This record gives sequence, structure tokens and C-alpha cells, in this order.
Amino acid sequence: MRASAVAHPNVALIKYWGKRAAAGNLPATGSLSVTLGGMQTQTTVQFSAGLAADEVSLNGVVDAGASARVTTCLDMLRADAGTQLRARVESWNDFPTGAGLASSASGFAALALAGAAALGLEPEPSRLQEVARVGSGSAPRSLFGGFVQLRNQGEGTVCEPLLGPAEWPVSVVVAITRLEAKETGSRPGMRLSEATSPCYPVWVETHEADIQRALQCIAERDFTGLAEVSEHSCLKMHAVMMTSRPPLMYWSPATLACILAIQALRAEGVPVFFTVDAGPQIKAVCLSEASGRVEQVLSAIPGVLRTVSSPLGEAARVTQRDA
Ligand code: 2P0
Repeated sequence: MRASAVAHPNVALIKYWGKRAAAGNLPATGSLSVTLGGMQTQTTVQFSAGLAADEVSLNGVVDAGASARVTTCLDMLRADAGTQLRARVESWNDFPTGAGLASSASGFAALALAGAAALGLEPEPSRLQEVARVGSGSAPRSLFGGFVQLRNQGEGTVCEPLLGPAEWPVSVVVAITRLEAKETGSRPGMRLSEATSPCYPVWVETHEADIQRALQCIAERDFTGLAEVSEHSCLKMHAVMMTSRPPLMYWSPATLACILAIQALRAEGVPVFFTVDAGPQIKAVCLSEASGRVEQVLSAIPGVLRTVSSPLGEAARVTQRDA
């Protein structure tokens, strides 16, 4: 009744920000991401008769804040397996948690896989995705490698890979500008934007056109086109965030300095574009041959604490299963 799984974080090129009114943590829009092979979450789930409640630790520290969401996901798996057993969940990230690096995505993807394996379940892909999505809307994307699309379909979502990591050699250089966890998490941040930003309806209305454009660029390996639509989606999302009341300002001064440096690099012909999530880190997406140059430029910018370069990664997987 014990299993482990690893999953990689992902970075959305066409972003998710906002939810449908229905239950089940359903996104208002689809999204499109790349999976980062150079960073990972490893999660072990052990169900046992001696536990009165689920126990969750993150990087060796008991994480009371994560427990409710973890228990909600495990309850779905317990219902499928017909058991009431509680679980001990140990999760380790080899990258900074809670600072816009999508640790919840890799965390809930690994949890869904390890939890199902520990219970001896072999869930349909749609059920596994649903369990991961209830934990975190970006988590189904981390179940897959390479370029990944998440679509709304009927009452739910469908997630599927578009290109494997070797099919278009792209890398992501993350420039870390602040290590502390963000002040406003994605969930309350999205609710605030839905309720108060005058840009939110435009964001939702124009989203599908960005997805379609990105799909076309990926199919044609058109890096310049993908750069343009991805930066547009990122800035449109931050326009929604910044025009929320009170405003959500996730950037640090170094975030903007990196954006300007990346735009200057692209103007010189370096194949790179930026994206920024609900945190101050910059993710520079580039053709892999340019990653050394991008890392060199970003690491020299005042306020950049360090850079981490990652090729695209594989799908999440079960690494160990004990009876
Ligand atoms: C994304 N983000 O598409 C966007 C861009 C943050 C900014 O998905 O509420 O932690 O748990 O579903 O998955 C972060 O949102 O939010 C996110 P919940 P999640 O990557």
C-alpha cells in the first residue's frame, strides 16, 4: 500500500487564470504548457491502518496548509478503491516551492499517480487527470512530457501531449529573483481577478484565439510566432492581475529588467521569449542551442539570484510500488 512517483513542473505558454463557476476546480479557459525535465517532485504515498488522518510533509516539514487539498484528492482515490484508510504523504521538490515555479502542478500530478498506485488502482487517464486537477488546475499538464494542451470539454477537461520533448529541442532558463513564497496564492488571486478586473472578460473571450495560434506555431515549429503569442498571453494575464482590486503585482524590479533583456536578445536574433507566472521568476523559453547565451545574460542582471536551465522533460511516472 505504498508507492512513489515523480513529476516535473510545467510552464504555461498560453496561461490559465480564472475558473468556471462549477465545482471541481474547472478552469475558465484551456492552457498550453511545456514540461521542465530539469526539476522534479518526488512523492511517496503510504496508506496504513494506524493513521487517524492524512499526514502531509513537504521537503521534510509537516505541511498543514496543503493537507485539505491533498485529502480531497485522496478521498477521490479512496472512493474508487472502496477504502477508508488514511495516508502518509511525503513530497520532495528539488526547486524553490511557492514562488511561481508551479510546485503545485508537479506535486499534485505525482500525488495522483502515487496515490492510485499505492491503492492498486489503474485509473482511466481521464480519472487520473481529474484527481490531479482538483488538487491544482495546472497539475494535469504535469502528467505529460514535452508540449502539452489542456482543453475544456463538456463538464470537464482533457489534457494531452502535443509534441514529445525530443521533437522540438526547446529549453527553459528560469531566472530566480525572489525565493520567498508569494503573498497571494493562485486560488484567491484568480477569484479576485474574476470579481474585480475589468480586463477579465476580455481575457476569457480572446483566449481561444491565442491557443489556436500557438497550436499552429507548434505544428509548424514557428518559434518567432510562438514567441509573439506566448508573450502576449503572459502580458494579458498580468494585465488582468494588475487591474484587479486590490492589484496583484507579482513582479519584482528584476522581473521587468529580465523581460527587457530578453526582448533585446530576440531583436539581436537570439531565439528566446519570456513568460512569467504568479510570482517574480522569469522563464526564458529558447531553442536549446541558445540556452547558454540566455543564461549568461540573465545571470548578469542585478536582482537575479540564480538561474536554472532545463530541457523539456518526460511524462510523470510511478517509480516504486510495494504491495
Ligand atoms: C498557469 N498559473 O497556467 C497559470 C499561470 C499561474 C499563472 O496555473 O487554483 O496553482 O490550484 O487550480 O494550478 C497556477 O495555478 O491553481 C497556474 P489552482 P494553480 O500555469
